[in-house]
Amino acid sequence: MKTFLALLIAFMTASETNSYAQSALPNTSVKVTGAVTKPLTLSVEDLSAMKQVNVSLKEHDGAVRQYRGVPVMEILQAAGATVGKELRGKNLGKYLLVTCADGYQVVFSLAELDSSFTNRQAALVWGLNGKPLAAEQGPFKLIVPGEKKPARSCRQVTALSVGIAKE
Ligand SMILES: Nc1nc2c(c(=O)[nH]1)N[C@H]1C(S)=C(S)[C@@H](COP(=O)(O)O)O[C@H]1N2
Ligand SMILES: [Mo]
Repeated sequence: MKTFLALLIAFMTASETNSYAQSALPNTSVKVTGAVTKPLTLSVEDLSAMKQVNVSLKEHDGAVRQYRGVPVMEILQAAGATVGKELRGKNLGKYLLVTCADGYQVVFSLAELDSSFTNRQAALVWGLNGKPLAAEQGPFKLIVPGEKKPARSCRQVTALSVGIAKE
């Protein structure tokens, strides 16, 4: 009986891992490109090794959910974008364009994401309550705390691109 139970648990664990791998198929990483010195392709493993914060979002269904993820600013810093002390003068004309699997796109000024300007830090998350995000939400979601609606919190994020606004 013990052996049977052990086998059953092993089988269930294996099939869970497998279904996660399948749900993560559309994009297993997020690209960081544009006006950065070190373009990156970040996997869940890469993000797990970076600084983590808690971020909560009041979602469309009215529920407030708390996620854990990496501040976008940390990602921008790792990619060599101008953050912190470097975010002044002409660099304040820079923006981050977030692109999702369905083509949805959202823009932030770099200053909106920087801890030297704001305490409301946007974060890239990949799990909720210790589980991977549902396929229609993930594998990667951008959470923007403290806004009146969740419209800039992006599902199925595929790319973060730094641009320079010009007139
Ligand atoms: N990829 C993607 N993210 C998106 C959207 C979208 O169309 N595509 N819509 C936004 C809007 S307008 C809202 S209100 C919320 C809705 O989130 P939900 O569908 O997860 O409740 O997602 C935001 N993020
Ligand atoms: Mo919306």
